[in-house]
Amino acid sequence: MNIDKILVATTNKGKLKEFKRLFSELGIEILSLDDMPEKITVEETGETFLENAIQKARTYALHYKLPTIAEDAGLEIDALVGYPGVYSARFYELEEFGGKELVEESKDKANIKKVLRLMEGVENRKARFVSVVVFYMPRDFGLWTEGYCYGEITEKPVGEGGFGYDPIFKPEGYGKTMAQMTPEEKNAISHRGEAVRKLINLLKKVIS
Ligand code: ITT
Repeated sequence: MNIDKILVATTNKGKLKEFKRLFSELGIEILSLDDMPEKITVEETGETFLENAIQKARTYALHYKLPTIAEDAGLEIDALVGYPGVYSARFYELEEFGGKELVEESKDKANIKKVLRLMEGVENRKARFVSVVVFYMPRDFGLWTEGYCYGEITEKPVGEGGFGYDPIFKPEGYGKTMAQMTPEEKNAISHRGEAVRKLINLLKKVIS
């Protein structure tokens, strides 16, 4: 099978940068939503990462008629019974867990503020990042993979790199947060890195 272009369908600039770097080894042209002629929006109404990732990949692939990769990812914190989970991108606006958090500088910062408020004085700080990546080829086939990164929630944000919850997530075995890592270091150990490497291995088997 011949695939010469793949659309990486994400509206998140931080994710897009990481995906582009991870897919560079595949030697296939990577398009982003900015290259598409018009914008569409996809609601994320699923209860699992996989449902949401399929919904995004399928909708974008059928609309733009391109082989498409989409991801649903998030942070699961043990002490918060797996939340923010599928609500990671908009945890700040949930009424649950002590009400909404005001967006002052950015949504990422509001999400972090809410998590740190809930984790104040909590001893069990274990958490993991989850990434579910779906590849959807219109009218042909689909693939999905997942990746995890285990670690703990810090007491305060540290570091300027990455995006989302990176400044408050310290991966297991590291003395620094994900926001203090270089893009290469993060991709080597991240949930997204693991899921994408698995997907690339599968794609290599079906692409000529
Ligand atoms: P798309 O759906 O358009 O891809 P999104 O930001 O809405 O963009 P998700 O629905 O997958 O993406 O939400 C994932 C959220 O989880 C994201 O906004 C971050 O807050 C958080 N997250 C995911 N991966 C992360 C990472 O590598 N580092 C830090 N936070 C991450």
